[in-house]
Amino acid sequence: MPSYFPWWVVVTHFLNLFFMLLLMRSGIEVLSAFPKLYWNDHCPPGREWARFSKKTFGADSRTPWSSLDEEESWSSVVALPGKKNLGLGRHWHFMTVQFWILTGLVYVVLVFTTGYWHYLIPTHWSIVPDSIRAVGTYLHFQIPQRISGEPFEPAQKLTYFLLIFVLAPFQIATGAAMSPTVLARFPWYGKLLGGKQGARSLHFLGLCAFAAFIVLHVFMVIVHNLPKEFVSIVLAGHGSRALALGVGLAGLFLILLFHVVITWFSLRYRRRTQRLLGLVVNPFEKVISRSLSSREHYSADDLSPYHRVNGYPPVGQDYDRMVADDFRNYRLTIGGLVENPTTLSLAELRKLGVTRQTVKHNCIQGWTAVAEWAGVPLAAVLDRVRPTAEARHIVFYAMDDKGLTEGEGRYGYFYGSIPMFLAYDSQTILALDMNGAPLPVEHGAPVRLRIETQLGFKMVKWIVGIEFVSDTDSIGMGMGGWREDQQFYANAAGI
Ligand SMILES: Nc1nc2c(c(=O)[nH]1)N[C@H]1C(S)=C(S)[C@@H](COP(=O)(O)O)O[C@H]1N2
Ligand SMILES: [Mo]
Repeated sequence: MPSYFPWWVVVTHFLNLFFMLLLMRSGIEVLSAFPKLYWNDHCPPGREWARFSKKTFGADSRTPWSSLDEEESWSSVVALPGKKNLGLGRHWHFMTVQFWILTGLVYVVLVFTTGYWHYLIPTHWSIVPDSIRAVGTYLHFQIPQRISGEPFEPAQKLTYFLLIFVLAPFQIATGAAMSPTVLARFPWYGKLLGGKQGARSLHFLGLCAFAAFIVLHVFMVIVHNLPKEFVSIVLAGHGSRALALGVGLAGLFLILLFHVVITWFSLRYRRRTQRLLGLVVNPFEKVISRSLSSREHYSADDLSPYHRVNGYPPVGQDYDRMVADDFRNYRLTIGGLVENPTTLSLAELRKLGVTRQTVKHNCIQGWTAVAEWAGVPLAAVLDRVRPTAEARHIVFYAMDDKGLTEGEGRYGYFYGSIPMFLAYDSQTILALDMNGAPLPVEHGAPVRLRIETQLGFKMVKWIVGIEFVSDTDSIGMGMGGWREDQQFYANAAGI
């Protein structure tokens, strides 16, 4: 027996369990932010195929609502860290996935270099009828025979094969198809998996498949002779049953303890968690964001009948007056580290040249919608104001004071920032029109940002000022944006 479970299998099996549980809990946190599943990227309210929330919202609702109202607060028992912490959940997910994939790669390399693949990869179709027979044997409360000279019976071998070589890559593929950068650069890839919502639904079903496997796997190990299997998978076959049981249970206990500690830490020290995990996640995001630019061109047929809104419009007389006179007295102030600070009316802004794009919006919560936006390329604005060599980020200030518009205990005017390189993407624009008409109030009138490789929260609406800065540490709470400051989202928003 020992030869069937070498030490590298023991170690990668444990690491896989360890990372999978982190991925599952943090994935559930991500789901809680938009607890609905669709097959269609228009995400029509009320038409989801699955909803894990009692709240319902309609496209024709009389009272305005914002997509953040759809978020649910889930228990930390199932979600990491739970309690409406999408930003931190995503951080855990994207930190873990890097190590999970690394473990998988090491495992697969060893599987092939050691010849272990023989035990896992069926080489003949007879595995299918053999597996069916094996299942039949189980249903007669008997254990089927192992394949001669191999560690597993046929159904077991086939299941492990599907898990390792189909389900795991499938989760990676559907996961990648949810990144706004990937979707903006390779729209065909999104389509391949049924769009972002298709990928999201499939990714969820993949989670269910993994969960079902774990339950079945544990049950089967118990049925097959738990103490003996424990010696194999915990001690690579070397040692007594008592020792294996002790070490195995200790390993499981450590995993549980780890989850309790990181959940508590994440909730208690949210800023520190955001920063620490960011050290691992942000460079990974940066590589993707920097190397891929947006190439989205949907057609008029693809426009979404209903485009969700996130964030309630500014309140107060100043904004109301602007709306009342069609923003004739609106001025956009652009300054900071530039050679040529300027103040522009809407007409002057338009004169810098208008482009249009039909693109898909990706909110961090998970919903999507397609619209046509027209506006001035940010690059044209940069040409006009000429940022100095010290300028490294662009900050966009908005007119909505969240303390007044939201009532969730958060406060301050909304703002966001982007690194300079995003400004040069040909689809980064200051949008003035949506679907052929001036921006509606709820979508950011009179000016909002569009950056197609990024998540929605980067696209500041109701912009009143733009500032070029060398760093964002001294703005707001110093995290680079209002949602980063107050909801602990990552500043890097390409994934
Ligand atoms: N000023 C401001 N801009 C904002 C927000 C906001 O609350 N205030 N929400 C952001 C988020 S999270 C998203 S998803 C998009 C939503 O854009 P939409 O309402 O036009 O769909 O706007 C972004 N820009
Ligand atoms: Mo969002």
